Amino acid sequence: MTNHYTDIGNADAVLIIGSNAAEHHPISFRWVLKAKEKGATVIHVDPKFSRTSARSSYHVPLRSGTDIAFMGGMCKYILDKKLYFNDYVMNYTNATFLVGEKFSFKDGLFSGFDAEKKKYDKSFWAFEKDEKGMVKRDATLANPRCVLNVLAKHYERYNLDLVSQVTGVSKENLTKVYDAFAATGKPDKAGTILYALGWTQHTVGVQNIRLAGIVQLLLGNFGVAGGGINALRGEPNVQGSTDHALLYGYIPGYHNAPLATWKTLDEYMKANTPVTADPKSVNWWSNRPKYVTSLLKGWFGDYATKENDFGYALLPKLDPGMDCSHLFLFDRMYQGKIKGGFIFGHNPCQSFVNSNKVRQAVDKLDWLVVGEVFHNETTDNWRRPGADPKKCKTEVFLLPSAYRAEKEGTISNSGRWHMWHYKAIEPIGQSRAMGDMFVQLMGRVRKLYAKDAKKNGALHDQVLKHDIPEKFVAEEMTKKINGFFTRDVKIGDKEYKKGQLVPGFPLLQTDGSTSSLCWVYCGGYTDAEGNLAKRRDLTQTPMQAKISLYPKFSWAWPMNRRVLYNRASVDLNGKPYNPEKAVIAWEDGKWAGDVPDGAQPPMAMEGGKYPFIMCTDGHGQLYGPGREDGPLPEHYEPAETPLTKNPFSAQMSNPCMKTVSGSEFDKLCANGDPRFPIVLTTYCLTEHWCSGSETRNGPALLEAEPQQYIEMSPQLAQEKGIKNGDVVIVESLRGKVEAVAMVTVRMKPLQVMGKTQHLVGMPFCFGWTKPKCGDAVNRLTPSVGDPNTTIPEYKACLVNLRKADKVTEL
Ligand SMILES: Nc1nc2c(c(=O)[nH]1)N[C@H]1C(S)=C(S)[C@@H](COP(=O)(O)OP(=O)(O)OC[C@H]3O[C@@H](n4cnc5c(=O)[nH]c(N)nc54)[C@H](O)[C@@H]3O)O[C@H]1N2
Ligand SMILES: Nc1nc2c(c(=O)[nH]1)N[C@H]1C(S)=C(S)[C@@H](COP(=O)(O)OP(=O)(O)OC[C@H]3O[C@@H](n4cnc5c(=O)[nH]c(N)nc54)[C@H](O)[C@@H]3O)O[C@H]1N2
Ligand SMILES: [Mo]
Repeated sequence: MTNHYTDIGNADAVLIIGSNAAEHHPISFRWVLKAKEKGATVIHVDPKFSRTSARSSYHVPLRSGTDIAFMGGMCKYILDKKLYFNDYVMNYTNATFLVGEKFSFKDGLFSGFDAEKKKYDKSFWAFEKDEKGMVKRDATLANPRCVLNVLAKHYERYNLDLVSQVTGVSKENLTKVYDAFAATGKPDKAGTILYALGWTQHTVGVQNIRLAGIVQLLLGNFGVAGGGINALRGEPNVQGSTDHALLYGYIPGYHNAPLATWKTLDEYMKANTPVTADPKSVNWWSNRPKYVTSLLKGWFGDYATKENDFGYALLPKLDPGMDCSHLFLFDRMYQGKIKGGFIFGHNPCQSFVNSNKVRQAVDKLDWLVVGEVFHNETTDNWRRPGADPKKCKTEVFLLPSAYRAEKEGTISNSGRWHMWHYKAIEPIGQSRAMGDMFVQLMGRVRKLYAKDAKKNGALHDQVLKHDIPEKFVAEEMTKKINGFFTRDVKIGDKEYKKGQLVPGFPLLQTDGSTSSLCWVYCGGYTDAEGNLAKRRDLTQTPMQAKISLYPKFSWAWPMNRRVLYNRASVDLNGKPYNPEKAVIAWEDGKWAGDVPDGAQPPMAMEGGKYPFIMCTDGHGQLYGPGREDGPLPEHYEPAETPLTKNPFSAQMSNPCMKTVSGSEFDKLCANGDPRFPIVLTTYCLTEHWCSGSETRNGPALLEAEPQQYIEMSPQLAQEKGIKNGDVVIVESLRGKVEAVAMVTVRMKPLQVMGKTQHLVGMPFCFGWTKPKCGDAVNRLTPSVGDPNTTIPEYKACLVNLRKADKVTEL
């Protein structure tokens, strides 16, 4: 989240799109309701009516996978009617920047596309620069290559008629939403966008969010109270795990994972440290070398020296272009290329797309270690329905794991608040906390490796040089994450002693004098105040109280800043655009309120800086040339679509989407395949948790939601001769699932390109290990992913359904 939960209460309009916040993020929704009580319009755009829709001002159903058309239409509406916040757009975004002459867009494709590799050469999208390396600008906007003009031209096609035809949203509903949300383009109004999986789980997932960024920049909604883009996150600590590089392409703190082509630390830094010629740009990522060096120092301790590149050579390296995401990992496993591995706290045989394929992929392993609390579809894969345990070669080791209440440590919520989680009881039986297991496991592996350096080859140092404690102690780990001074140093006129905690990441160094296992958390544990994640202090200044900032409750990264980009909430002289809900203000030569995004004076003053400090050029990116699939979001149909033609262009689906093709399960429907005319979307339930392996073991929860079902409209049910409660067979090109029909007005047929389009929805929590529950909906979903993240398209694929002649599984 750019903002945080309590801040949602400050919004004048709340657009919930691709999220069922009331059911899956009830704490965030508490603040949505507070905003509504104060008069905010709450809009829910979602294929299905849910408890979120019920509590919103109105619900707008749309066809799954058409959000770019929907938001592109909003973008055009704002530009055509000049509803944008002019000063903000002109001063704080890249609206006036000139796009280079190599950029073009024709019939669904941007310039620089290599059709064979399905990849763009992004250099085609660069800005035009002068001889000093400064981006050229035209504040008069006369040049057609100004970003604002390029943007307007791109979304010219997104008129109400076409958007309505594609999304299935009526024109009345479109204008109702556009008017309500665009009304926040005034300086003293704020609108927030809350999204979650309805946006990310698509082959255009990242561009969905990019477009929200564009709309929020046009309306001047970043940095302000009640604004921003707010990703409501998933698993309890998914924010923390992402910060610590749960994704294969990163190392902790959002630095790219090293590639084999970056042979030295210097090469790594050069490739990953942005430079700008503009002195008014803070360009915060120019500090990356400090964070990466401190990370290496944290990993390798005394071994890491300047002479040995701080141990950089010991890091595993990816081949350029190598995709190690789940999609490709399970594909490699399916091909027999992976021998064994560890699965901890995850049930991929149930929760990952194309689970028929995943289950067979796991069969190919020689050995598998699962860290679990419960038996589930992954631990017990070898005895699943239809499989012969005698033929399964996989040796499975089940490590009983401690449960939530049995361990302590930090957890970061969606709003980046870092909070201590206390242990209630010691782990029971033989179960252990994961940190404990891994430290001991690695300790034993290291003992084995220490015996024979010759046999180990290159792995010897990789395994043995890490600075690993003998015992896992969460409190000590939190300190290591914050980081220490590794020797006595003097910075400015201040002296720091070896072993002292680093007070904040601005003090991290490139010379090895500091360590930190994740720079964004540096500052969260101090010598003076201790572990700030444990703070529960509700005091605040009157200014902070007006926007419920609570800066002393826990600690938020970065540097306890609660609202990111808050420098954009004030005008060029530091005066809040909305004095009633000021986030920061320049008073008596310094900033008051939240921790400002950069301590320098306001932009128009001497030494003033641009507000978007994480962007190389300091401006919010209406035009953003960094993504794999284009500098501007464009509507493409999902990988499987009921349409035979994309009405926006000749390019049917995302030209860069990730696909795999090795097996019979990797098939995708042809566009408009008459055998599978219905759009399926999938989701979580209030009563269950994710893959359901925990909650299916809770009798009360199972009683509340006992078995696999499919939500369908009365119209579809009638067409198919299905009654509420009938068992139906749902089929895709990849598999078959049985489910009980729930015939409900919560699902509506939509008018798409002049035809009636049916949508159905199914939860993904029911699996075979709990008898009479049914089995995974993911046996239907396809192996396709977003080109930037490879997140699979769980939210839109094609199916058909019929009444079951005979009930076999349920
Ligand atoms: N009780 C409970 N809470 C949970 C979870 C749980 O399982 N149970 N899971 C947690 C996890 S890991 C996560 S990631 C989050 C998930 O939180 P959410 O993202 O809220 O969950 P979903 O139900 O997957 O999807 C949200 C909504 O997206 C809609 N949707 C589907 N396709 C589209 C589309 O193309 N466009 C739009 N605009 N909307 C679409 C669905 O109808 C659904 O209402 O919740 C977390 N919280
Ligand atoms: N069709 C469809 N599929 C989806 C989604 C969707 O919307 N639609 N959503 C996707 C999303 S957002 C997510 S996050 C994934 C979730 O998918 P999974 O990661 O598979 O989800 P969980 O059910 O949370 O699985 C976690 C496992 O961890 C175990 N566990 C719980 N606590 C602990 C612990 O402290 N230690 C250990 N070792 N184990 C523990 C639980 O018993 C459970 O088996 O599913 C994805 N799959
Ligand atoms: Mo999730």
